[in-house]
Amino acid sequence: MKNYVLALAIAALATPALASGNHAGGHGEKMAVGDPGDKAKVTQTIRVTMKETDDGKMLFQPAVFKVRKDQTVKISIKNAGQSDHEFVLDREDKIMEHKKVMENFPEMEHADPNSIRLAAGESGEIIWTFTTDGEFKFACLIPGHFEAGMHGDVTVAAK
Ligand SMILES: [Cu+2]
Repeated sequence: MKNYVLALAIAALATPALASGNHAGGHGEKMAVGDPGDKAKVTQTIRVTMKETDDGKMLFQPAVFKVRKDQTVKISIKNAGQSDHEFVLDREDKIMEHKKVMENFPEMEHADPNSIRLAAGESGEIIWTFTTDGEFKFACLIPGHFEAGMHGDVTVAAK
């Protein structure tokens, strides 16, 4: 009986967030990289293409961009490749944490405003307000894609 109760307690504690397909820790928490932006405040559009290359790499073009603190940007993303790709914007440590979760749950759906997953040929956008200056990252966290080259850098310059 004692063991049975203990097993139930462990089951109750075991990662309900992961089991339901959500990301550990990301929800409701204010993100260092900024906030979903207001379309009316967009001052710049950044076009990013995701694709594979003939020599087996996967990449973002451009893989580097620069914005200013408090700027609202439209990131217009096109998947010009042959497979699904995603664009996840975050602080580097959050990207790496999220990458690990994706390795365990590769089909996990994203409902986060800082990310978008696109099938081959699809386009989408993220409207984002960068509230903190510093260095941030974007990446595709589908297993193997980061290693194939799908990551980039965003510099948010202080005003
Ligand atoms: Cu990808």
